[in-house]
Amino acid sequence: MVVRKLLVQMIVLLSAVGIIYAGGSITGTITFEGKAPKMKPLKVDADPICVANNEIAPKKEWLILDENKGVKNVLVFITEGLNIDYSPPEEPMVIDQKGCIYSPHVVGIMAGQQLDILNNDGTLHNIHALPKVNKEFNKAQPRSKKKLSVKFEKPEAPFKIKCDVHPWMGAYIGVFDHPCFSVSGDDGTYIISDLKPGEYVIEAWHEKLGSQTANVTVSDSAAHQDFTFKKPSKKK
Ligand SMILES: [Cu+2]
Repeated sequence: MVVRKLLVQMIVLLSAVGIIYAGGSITGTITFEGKAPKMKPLKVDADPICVANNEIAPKKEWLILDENKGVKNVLVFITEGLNIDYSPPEEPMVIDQKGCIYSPHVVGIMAGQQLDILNNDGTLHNIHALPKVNKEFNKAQPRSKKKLSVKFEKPEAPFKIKCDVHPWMGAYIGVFDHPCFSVSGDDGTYIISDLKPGEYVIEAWHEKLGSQTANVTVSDSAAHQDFTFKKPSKKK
């Protein structure tokens, strides 16, 4: 009888673990409030290859909204509540340079994870990363070098990378010691999955509209947390 009781307890425990790892999630939409500023064209004509590699004339990228004012490229991540040690994934994160634009424009990556920066432009790029905690680097990527691989070893709040050849090029990278982050898509939605039930603090970061935090309780179903951003009062 004791053995049977133990078995039942084990099954209960295992199913509890199953629920835990089936994973709760946090989803939501980032919305812009107010009159959206118009994005001016990017002046890419300093390099004719950059012009030729863009089918549509590119615009400034700091605010990309869909028809419902969903904000693209907001990095949403957990800042408190995770009590698990994560290892970086084997799979590299990839940033492409196409038409002398970084794609994606905002990236989350784990500390120690490989970042592959691709050059499909057939022109010289120069990747200049401006972290404060990690090591700054400045690497030329001639057109013959299709892939340049780097790693950031320490977690760090989003910082800029730029190109010293094409001054309009810019992207942002946030480095985390966990994989619980998400960048909002074209419609402004994000999802952070595989979360244990618990209390979390999450942050939504936008390159010009600032940061917001929220307390979110995750159970075994999807928790919901939206964010609304307004235009900054002073020009940046
Ligand atoms: Cu460049």
